[in-house]
Amino acid sequence: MHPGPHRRITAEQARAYDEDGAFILEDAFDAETIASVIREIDPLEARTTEFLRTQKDGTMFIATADAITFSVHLVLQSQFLREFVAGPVFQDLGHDLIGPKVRLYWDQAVYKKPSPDREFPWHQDNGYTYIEPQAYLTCWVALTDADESNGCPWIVPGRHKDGTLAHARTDLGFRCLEDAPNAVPLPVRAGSIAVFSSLTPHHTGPNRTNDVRKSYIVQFAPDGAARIDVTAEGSRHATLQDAAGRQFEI
Ligand SMILES: O=C(O)CCC(=O)C(=O)O
Repeated sequence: MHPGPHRRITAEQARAYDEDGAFILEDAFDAETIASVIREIDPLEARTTEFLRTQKDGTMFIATADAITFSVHLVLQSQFLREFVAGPVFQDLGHDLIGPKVRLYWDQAVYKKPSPDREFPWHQDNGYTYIEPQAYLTCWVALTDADESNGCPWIVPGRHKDGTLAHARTDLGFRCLEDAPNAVPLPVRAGSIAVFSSLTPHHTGPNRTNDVRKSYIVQFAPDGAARIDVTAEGSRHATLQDAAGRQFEI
């Protein structure tokens, strides 16, 4: 529960986070800031796309050059993005939803290109890499307007309360739900953030427009969070998430 006092979110947003697993922080960034973020990310994403084109069918696991790209750990390559993710908006969200000592856990740009048949499967972020504590914070920053026509996020309200679900590997990504009758879309305007828990099942639909849908996903975890691996013999191994240069305190 996140009873406050809060620095950035309203009591209703705290309730939505706790009960539904998500809310939208509207207009968190102005157009000029978002234009600068895009200017910074576009050339890095172009390199990701170029690399994918060297792979068979332009594809590496969940990424395909002409459909969806994931450009990870951009803070290692950009001072501007390092400052962006450590700025007041995320400091406040970290304070309100995680606690006093917060680290960047992960950052990646996801560019969804025109691809009318390709969805990104239902998953929890903690279903990709298992972290403890299981509930950390995902901030899906819209760099372009995202709605049902171009692949905005959808969530299943309330399912974050069930912990980390089993995920099956598919060609498009890990999947924890086949379908979700109670799902709701989260349209996000450029500059706004879909804020959700790492335990909130979410997916994004196809991009049926002619333009690239751009997002920058930044995730925050409490200091001390660790990746848990279990060996074939069943022993648990914890790796602290404090990688030099990218998992810094904000
Ligand atoms: O932005 C997208 O289209 C899907 C990305 C996503 O859900 C994720 O990286 O967890």
